[in-house]
Amino acid sequence: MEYFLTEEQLMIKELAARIADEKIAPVALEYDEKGTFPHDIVNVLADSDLCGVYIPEEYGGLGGGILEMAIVVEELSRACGGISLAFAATGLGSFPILLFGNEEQKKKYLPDIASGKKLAAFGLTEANAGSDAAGIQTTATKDGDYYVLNGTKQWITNGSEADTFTVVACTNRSKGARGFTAFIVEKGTPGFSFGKKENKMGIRASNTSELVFENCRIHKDNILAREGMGFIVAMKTLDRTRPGVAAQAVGIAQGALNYALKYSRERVQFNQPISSFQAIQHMMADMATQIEAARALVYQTCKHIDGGAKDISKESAMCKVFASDTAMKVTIDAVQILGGYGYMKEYPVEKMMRDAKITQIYEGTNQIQRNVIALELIKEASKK
Ligand code: COS
Repeated sequence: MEYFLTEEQLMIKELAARIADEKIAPVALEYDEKGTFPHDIVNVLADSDLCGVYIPEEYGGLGGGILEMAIVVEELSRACGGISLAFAATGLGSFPILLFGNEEQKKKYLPDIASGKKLAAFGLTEANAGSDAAGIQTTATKDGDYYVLNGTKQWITNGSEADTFTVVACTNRSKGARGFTAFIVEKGTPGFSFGKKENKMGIRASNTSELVFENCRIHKDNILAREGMGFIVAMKTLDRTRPGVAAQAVGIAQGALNYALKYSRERVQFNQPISSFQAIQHMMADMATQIEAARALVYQTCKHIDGGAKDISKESAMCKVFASDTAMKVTIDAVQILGGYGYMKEYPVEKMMRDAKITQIYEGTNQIQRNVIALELIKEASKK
């Protein structure tokens, strides 16, 4: 399908695709098995200048937007939905700075992220604050020019591999959603350490860790926006990064279809390739149609956001829901097409199925996304 990408966007897509095919695909199963972090691939991404595709040129990036970020995530995820997260989760950690950072903060933190020298992470989730993001227990208590952070963030992607963190903490419980504040926290700050590293079902090459704050003093200059804006910082960030999860889902699904198609042309049963059976053909036709529909929604949503649209929560949630549900269905069907082989770890589709599952869960479960979509629909209807 022709998506009328610019020449630069096509170049970015081709470069990311080449890295996916030549560097990531050959090592994806090994990283999955060992559950180790892909430092070598991060170095390749840094050398290729892809790390800053969504960061403005004045801070060392290529000056693109959400669409460029999604294109890279999609292509890398085609080869490995876990390895691609080193890049994608850095986007999630960087967007609060891009959206709400002042000039000094942007100059200080974005160039190293754009060059790939540093990775970023986003610290919102806690043991008792998942879907209910306002349930955060981590506190930030004002003490002169500093805020003292105490608490634990859970399931943080890039957790113990990142250098730059955006962390949301409660500064005034009585103010409800206006009682949270977002801080930039640097690795190595006294009182900030890493806790448990998770052992996950999928995206195993991605690092998921706890962030532990014990009387960690953060200067007020590291507040994003201003005190009390933390919940809004988080929500507006997620509105812009959920299309990235959707792009990850599209990439995983495309990788699964590609493999199932190749396999179906090689696998002979009843004296013919299984691709000649209509039952298999119809499955693959549905997989391809759903993937293309998901990609169209993701790209269009990204263009909508990059074009400066203000109310984007509904569209962002829609593409996350649709693409991640598609990825789950497509990867399950890919395993089915490979039959017994699909269930074996020697073949990549079972890993793709495990990787796809998280896209329905993180950056807001698909149930929360449907709540967001429905509330926006009702809000729009009530304005008419
Ligand atoms: N953009 C801007 N402001 C937003 C917003 C958005 N997308 N969503 C909510 N807000 C504002 C609301 O307008 C409200 O502001 P006021 O206090 O001025 O009225 C405030 O934030 C509180 O909103 P709301 O009452 O809707 O908050 P809830 O506690 O009900 O939670 C959901 C809303 C469920 C949408 C939120 O908790 C959520 O997104 N949860 C999922 C979290 C998530 O994605 N976690 C994954 C972490 S990253 S892997």
